[in-house]
Amino acid sequence: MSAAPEGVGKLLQLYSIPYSTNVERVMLALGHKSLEAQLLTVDPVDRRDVRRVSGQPLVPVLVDGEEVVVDSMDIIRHLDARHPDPPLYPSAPASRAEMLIFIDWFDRLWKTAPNALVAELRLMSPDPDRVSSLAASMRSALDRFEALLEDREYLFGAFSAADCAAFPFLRYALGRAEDDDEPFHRVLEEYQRIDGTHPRLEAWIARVDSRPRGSIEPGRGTAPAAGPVSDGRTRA
Ligand SMILES: N[C@@H](CCC(=O)N[C@@H](CS)C(=O)NCC(=O)O)C(=O)O
Repeated sequence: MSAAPEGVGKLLQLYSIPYSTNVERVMLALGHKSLEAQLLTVDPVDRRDVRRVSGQPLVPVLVDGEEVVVDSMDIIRHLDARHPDPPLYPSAPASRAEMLIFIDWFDRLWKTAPNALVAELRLMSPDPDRVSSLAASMRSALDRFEALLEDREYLFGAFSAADCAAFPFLRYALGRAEDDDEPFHRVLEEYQRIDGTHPRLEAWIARVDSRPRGSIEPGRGTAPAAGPVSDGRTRA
């Protein structure tokens, strides 16, 4: 029997803020791999603990033994390398590259429209043409997701890192929690309403939502584990 990689077996710690989309990416990955982590939920306006541990303010941050990993998709790649079974990325190089390109598109391009909408709508007089062009960009992306899901249960066939990457943002197409007041999430809800227009996407949201998020044991954070976020900053 081969020895476990260094650090494997120690309790993972995941720094979070309430309703964080990027943290939910990691929680889906943990659930897929039946991994347990301690969730450390911090106050969104007090990032001291996160900075102390990782040297930067954003969540998620994963502490895995001696290793501290930042950025949701880097964390998922780290988990996949440490705990390869069941996988989250294809092993064939071409399929893996396709998935990495999709995730890169999602993070670098898809995310720009909702973030730009939040910024525009915060202005005293938002430019209606800019708002409608950003809204159109979000709507056409919904059509792409609908097409990707033809004859597939998940975005790339089997459940994968691509579903972890997209789901926490696309789920808002079916609404948001009442106390989730984050402006970015309001935009995701408002500009992605599907109301029966994208049945495969709707079914996929329900399918991914029913997946495990891992056995997450709440840890000591500096804030309550849930509640509205109201510091007005953009989270994406
Ligand atoms: N690229 C990073 C983005 C992390 C990020 O933007 N996290 C949000 C929470 S979802 C955050 O901490 N935002 C800081 C803030 O709003 O001040 C990732 O994928 O983890």
